[in-house]
Amino acid sequence: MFTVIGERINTTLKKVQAAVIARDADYIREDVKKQQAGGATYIDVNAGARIGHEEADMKWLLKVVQEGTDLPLCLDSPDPAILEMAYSMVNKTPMVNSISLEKDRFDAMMPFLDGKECKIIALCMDDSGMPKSVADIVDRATKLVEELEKIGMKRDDIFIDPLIQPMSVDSNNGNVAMEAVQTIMTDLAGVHTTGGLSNISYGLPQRKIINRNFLGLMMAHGFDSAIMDPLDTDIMAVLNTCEMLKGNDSFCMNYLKGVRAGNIKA
Ligand code: THG
Repeated sequence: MFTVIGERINTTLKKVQAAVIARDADYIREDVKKQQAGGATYIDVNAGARIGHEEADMKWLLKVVQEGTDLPLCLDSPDPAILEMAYSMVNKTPMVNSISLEKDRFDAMMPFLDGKECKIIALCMDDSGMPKSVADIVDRATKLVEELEKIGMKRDDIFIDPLIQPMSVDSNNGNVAMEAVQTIMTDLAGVHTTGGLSNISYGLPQRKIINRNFLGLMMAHGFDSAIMDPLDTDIMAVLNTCEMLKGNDSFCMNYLKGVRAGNIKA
């Protein structure tokens, strides 16, 4: 099954940041209810935008988000100390977002993950920066899986993020992401792939059109999770239709359900 990580609880979003500053719990609870109804399987929680407030904002958000939904959370921070605090507050087995091969982050995250029950997003990032080729991405993914398996993590709990980069920066970035996903899903069979889908359209107009079409292409290459907006019914229609076309929807039941609900229509 495709894993939809709902991206909307993120303090880089103006309305969310205003709600966090005002400690408007109703706004946050309503938003996560809508994400769940839209088809989210995890709710991403990112409180990183207000410098100096991440710990307090994250604590408040985790409490309020879990009042609005029984979905598991995707704990989104580059700071291992924040992730440890967040892990201690969740009611359900979470996804931890993220570990990478950057030395400081890797060295702090490995002992934290050792023996913990969780899903993990592993970024194909190291101290030399963003990956520059498909081989770069696949090498980093392979190292991350090797290391995570050494501490007993199962491939089914590992979500590799190839780091999707904008088309506006390099017109090969879409091909790089697609090829990397295909290679990872083949050579590291059993892991999942995920990533911030909307990174692809950064700097271009009509971003939703780009994101939607890119999701279909990525799914054709084995992409089986995305950090995305489950309130965008058009992108969710692409997702459910592609799942059906890939044979992941027996008797097209879920597709037909989407049509009957009015969420899939021409
Ligand atoms: N990989 C991993 N985690 C991630 C990302 C990733 N977490 C953060 C981010 N990238 C994914 N989350 C979001 C959340 C919201 C939006 C995009 C990505 C979003 N952006 C709109 C935009 O960019 O135009 C609106 C911005 C606004 O309203 O200000 O909605 O890649 N592992």
